[in-house]
Amino acid sequence: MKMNDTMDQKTEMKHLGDEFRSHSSHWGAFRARWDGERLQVTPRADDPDPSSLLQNIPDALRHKARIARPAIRKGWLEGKGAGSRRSGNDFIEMPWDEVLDLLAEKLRSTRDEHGPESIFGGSYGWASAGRFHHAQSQVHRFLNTAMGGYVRSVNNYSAGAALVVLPYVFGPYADVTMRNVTWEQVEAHTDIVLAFGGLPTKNTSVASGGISSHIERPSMVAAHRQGTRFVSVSPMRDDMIDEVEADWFASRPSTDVAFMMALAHVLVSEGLHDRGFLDQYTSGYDRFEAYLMGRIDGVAKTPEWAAEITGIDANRIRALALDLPKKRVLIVTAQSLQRARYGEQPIWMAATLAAMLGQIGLPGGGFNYALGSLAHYGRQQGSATLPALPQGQNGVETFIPVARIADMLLNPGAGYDYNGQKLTYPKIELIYWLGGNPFHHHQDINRLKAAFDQVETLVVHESVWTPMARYADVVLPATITLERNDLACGRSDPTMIAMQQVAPPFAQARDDFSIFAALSRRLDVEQAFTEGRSADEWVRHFYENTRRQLLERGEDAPDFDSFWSKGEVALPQDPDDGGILRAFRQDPQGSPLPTETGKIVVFSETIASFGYDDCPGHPVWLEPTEVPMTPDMFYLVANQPARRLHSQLDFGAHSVAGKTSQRETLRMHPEDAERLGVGDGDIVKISNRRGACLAGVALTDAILQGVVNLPTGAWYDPECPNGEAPLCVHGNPNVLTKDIGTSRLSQGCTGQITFVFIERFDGPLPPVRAYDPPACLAARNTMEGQCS
Ligand code: PGD
Repeated sequence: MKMNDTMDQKTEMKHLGDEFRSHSSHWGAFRARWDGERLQVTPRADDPDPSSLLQNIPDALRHKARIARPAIRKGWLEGKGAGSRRSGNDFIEMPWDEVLDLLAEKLRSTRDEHGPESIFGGSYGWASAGRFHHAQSQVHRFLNTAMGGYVRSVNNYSAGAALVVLPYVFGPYADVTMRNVTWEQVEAHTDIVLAFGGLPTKNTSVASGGISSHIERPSMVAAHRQGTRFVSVSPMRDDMIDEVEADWFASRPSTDVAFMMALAHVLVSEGLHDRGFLDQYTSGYDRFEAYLMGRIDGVAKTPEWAAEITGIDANRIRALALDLPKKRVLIVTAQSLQRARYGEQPIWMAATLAAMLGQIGLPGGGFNYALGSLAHYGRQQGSATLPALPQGQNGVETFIPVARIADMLLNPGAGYDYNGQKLTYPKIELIYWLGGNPFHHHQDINRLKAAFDQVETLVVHESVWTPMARYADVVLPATITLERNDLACGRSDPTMIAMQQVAPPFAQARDDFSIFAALSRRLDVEQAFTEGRSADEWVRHFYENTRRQLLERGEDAPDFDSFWSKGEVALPQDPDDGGILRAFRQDPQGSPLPTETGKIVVFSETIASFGYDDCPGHPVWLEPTEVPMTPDMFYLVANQPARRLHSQLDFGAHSVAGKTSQRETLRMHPEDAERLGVGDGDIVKISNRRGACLAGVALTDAILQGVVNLPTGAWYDPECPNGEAPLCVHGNPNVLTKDIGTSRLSQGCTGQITFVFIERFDGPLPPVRAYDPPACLAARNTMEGQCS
């Protein structure tokens, strides 16, 4: 298929359906064909282990959850402001022009009366693959161009603590996570992979921006066949694939630091730590060792000490420690470990343990943060600069660490700590959100609702009626990627994929760029926003920039039309050279690390100078602040789901097939279930002082007793939306999690672990309405979905 810049969409639609088209998603490249009724999806032929998440796509195009037309909350239209969000989902659909006029006027008056510092455009979320129609890039460019800027957010929900602490220890996050140990190195060199949090392939099937080939499972299996030993420390056995026959240490959640310290203690006690490496390549180790051995606080961090905390037998910990020296050991920590209170500590301690083993910088050895957490880690990096939408200049300096949004909205003017700085929360009048679902990603949803209620105007572009769209005042229907042209390529992917339009837009949906172009026109900045290009012209422009780069380097680069008809083009990659850690090991003076001492930092004078008791100057074991109120409370692990990406396409066939009586499935050990009088398939109520939800039970011995697992992503579905802390009948664990930062250093999200009560739910089952459009619009949307 050839893409024509000036092509009239309707003309082109006549031809859609003839053929399979190339496309991509965060969970893999694929080909798709829409015949007007049915969407067929088939994985990219060269992908050795395609993701099962592709099975969610066929339902996406014309699902009843799609947003058909622009809608405005009645209360907002009547000028009742924020309070009206609590009084129901009374939306009024309006023609595009009227809504855009109203919104442009609101944007103008907010900017003029309160300044751009009153607008929150931090708008976090994974959105969807595609370099041009990247939702956050679009909203940031628009707010910079039309409003003079916005309050932004820094860091992310995935790696909030790691993004801040790793630069102190090693240097830039990207260098130690993405350009470090590759799967090829693991296959060729690694004797032991010691994985805290395992290497769950449900997570490695996903890469931000898309992935053309899933290599993780085949690499792990090949390494295992060649003798690599896999060790998994996690409350859940299936955080590691069965094929690698891993040794499972079923530790209690959030106790990894104690486990690592016990390993370190054995190394020192037995004189097995690599003193030469520590002296040459690290700084501040002796202060940490004094703490480790109990010379500072009187507590030696022995295997017996750790056994009490982790629940793992001391002899097993000792035996593991004695196995590590003199072997090529790779230590990895899953992202989930640091998505918890004091999340910096497991990262810093794992780095310290790896330094004590002296393997950092060797092929297949040392420490690689989050290898096994995402598909774009553990690969060679691309050497081409990838196309990205220019953002313009943000005239506002104020920012928040991304997970502090509710704190900001509830406490304008209040001061707080972040990474050595004293910051102040701004007063926000208007929030502009696209490409994310805070009712999925943020902790303590009831608190989040109270926070959103402080804001005058909440604008959302969405393709589906997510809980965030339902809570907005102005809802603008967005296309999904299958309804527009784009390009997909990730930093570590050797292939750029043409994302070809497969189907016409649903009902009145428009792409985010067109919406912003129309608003820009009303705000007299259209030329500055569009630079005179249509969306398809931007896609071509993006490709041409990459092509020029490739040609200048003497690489093969077909013209746009050839690329488009083939559906993909190869991108060059950097050599697998181990990045800054290998260079540092080979030449510590010539290639020092960009840290405070030029070495691996075990004690940081800088962090110590901040005086944070929740993140002192070296790795420490900090007693948890949230503890079970009674012994019959459970640890709840609220991790990434296996059947969808976050909350995306929660209504897809693969996601829905994993539910129990339409609710999210809670995994529980059979002995815990017996104690509670609960059986497989029963519905339970999960609660704590923050909220409550329902879930269906699945029994498994793959989980430690006393721990239950309710993945994230079920769309929030309150039984009585206007109540104070309504029951979520669908099973969203973020009604239970705590909204507190990892520490004053990084202020990351702590959604991974919380404590809950569980009881069997014997009452009449409330219906799940999560995917129904707001009642006032439901009937019309279904009709429109059928006829478009
Ligand atoms: P998604 O479900 O991916 O979740 O949180 P995030 O908000 O990223 O939301 C993306 C939304 O963007 C979807 O609703 C989708 O429809 C919309 N979208 C996609 N494409 C477009 C587009 O082109 N235009 C527009 N306008 N919209 C679009 C994820 C976050 O959750 C992350 S990354 C992590 S790691 C965290 N993990 C946890 C956790 O482990 N435990 C808990 N308890 N909580 C977490 N929250 C975090």
